[in-house]
Amino acid sequence: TKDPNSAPNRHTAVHLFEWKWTDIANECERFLGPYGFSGVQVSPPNEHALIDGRPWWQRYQPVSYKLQSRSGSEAEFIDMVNRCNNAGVRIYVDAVINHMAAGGNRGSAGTSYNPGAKDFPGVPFSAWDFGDSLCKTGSGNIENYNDPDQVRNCKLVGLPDLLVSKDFVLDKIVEFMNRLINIGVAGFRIDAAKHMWPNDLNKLIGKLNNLPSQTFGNNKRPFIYFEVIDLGGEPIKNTDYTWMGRVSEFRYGKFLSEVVRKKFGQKLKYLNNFGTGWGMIPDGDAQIMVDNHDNQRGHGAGGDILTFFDSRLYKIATAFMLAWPYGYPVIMSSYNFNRNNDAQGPPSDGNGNTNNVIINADLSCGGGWICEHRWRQIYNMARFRNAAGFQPVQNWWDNGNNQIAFSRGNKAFIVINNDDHSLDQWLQTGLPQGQYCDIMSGNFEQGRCTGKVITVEGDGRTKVTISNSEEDPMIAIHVDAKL
Ligand code: AAO
Repeated sequence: TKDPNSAPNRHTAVHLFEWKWTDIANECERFLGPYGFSGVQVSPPNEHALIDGRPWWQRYQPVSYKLQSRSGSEAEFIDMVNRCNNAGVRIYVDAVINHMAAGGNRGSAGTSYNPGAKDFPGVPFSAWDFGDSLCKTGSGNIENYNDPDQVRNCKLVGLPDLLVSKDFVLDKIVEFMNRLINIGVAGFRIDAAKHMWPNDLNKLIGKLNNLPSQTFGNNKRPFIYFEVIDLGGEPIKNTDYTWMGRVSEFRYGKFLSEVVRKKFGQKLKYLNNFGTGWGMIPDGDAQIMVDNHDNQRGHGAGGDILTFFDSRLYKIATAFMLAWPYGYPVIMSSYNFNRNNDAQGPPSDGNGNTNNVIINADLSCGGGWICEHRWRQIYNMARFRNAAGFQPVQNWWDNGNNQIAFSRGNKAFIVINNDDHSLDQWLQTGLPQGQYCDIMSGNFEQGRCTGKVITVEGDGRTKVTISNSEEDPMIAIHVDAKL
């Protein structure tokens, strides 16, 4: 389904990239649940290759479907899913089902395998389960993205390509995914979906179980979002997949980053029809993000993507994303890395054992964990999105350049100043008269505001002043943070 299966009134998920299951379970209870987040995309939970240096991408090289990975054991995974569901937070699994490992010989669950001979006894898959004979390129790899047959039948960067059209292979994948569903997982990111035939995926989805009714209600289907990088210019389109689930709309983060960076003559004022107006897929078909684990380090399709390295602009882009009613947002939650090393794994003890996430008194993270989702300006905007609900955009205002404002019905209102001069303006907020807490500059806690207080007059207007030199050149108010 395209429905994220969220608990009521929750609209923003987080990708806790490379976090351990024990940490995610704690995070659901102590932070994500209370702060209104809807779900967590977790790193691939199944057995993966162990590659020298322990790069993050070893987890995209499956060895078997045993639930023992760098993030933890099967027991820890089950505990996490239960505790997160109890906290009202859904778990979405990154499902790597297009291929098996190309490197290594012993997996994270201790299984021996031989990638050269395509022997993966932990499933078991053997040479017969891979599609080499279907691939017509000299190297056996995808050489040309303009040829859909190659993209589906040849190896992605040398990774042995599973024959998903074969019943035995499909059934093993279905068995794996159904086990996760029975544990209580609410949905899947389908990794490398571009490299699988839509009809095979449709067959696979049709064989998935309903979600457990005691947690989700009757007849609920798993949420599906496909990783299909479509920036235009290739024959394979997002829309080849949107009939079966949502697709990660990669144009969203690319375009939004370009606008906030003011590249190619872009301006914030052009965002007034962001979404289908910009050639993107329909709202309900899109899963969106500013950046993801690939393009924040130059993998996949990148360019001018904003990341935590450009924190001020990143907060502006994320604030717009969460204020604007389009798509299902997943916030990237990163660990710090050396930008000259695109393989660097998560903070660890040097033997490949991932460190615990450190939580500081001010809610931020330490120990190399960035935790964008714990930045005040970001978690408060997740709550803004919940307050805005399904209200439409109203009261759009712009200065013809990079100063914009809009409301979400009569529930929430945001102003962004990305010009290099200050904003000084009476604006219509659409909100009821009263005093509101600006959730960019502070928090609304126990009825009090630690940031700026914004007064909305009886006619719904307010006087807004935002200097271009402020740490966060934005103001955001909503009815759940009214004094
Ligand atoms: C590792 C090593 C490789 C080695 C391999 C096997 O790095 O050197 O050959 O092991 O030993 C991740 C890493 C890989 C890693 C892999 C396995 O990123 O580096 O390989 O784990 O450990 C394509 C796919 C897309 C994929 C993306 C990375 O379509 O599905 O490449 N993303 C997912 C995951 C990712 C993971 C895998 C898949 C594999 O999110 O983390 O890989 O499970 C074009 C195409 C895109 C294509 C890109 C990159 O993009 O359109 O579909 O993505 O090329 O090949 C402009 C264009 C844009 C174009 C882009 C780049 O922006 O507009 O369309 O340029 O050319």
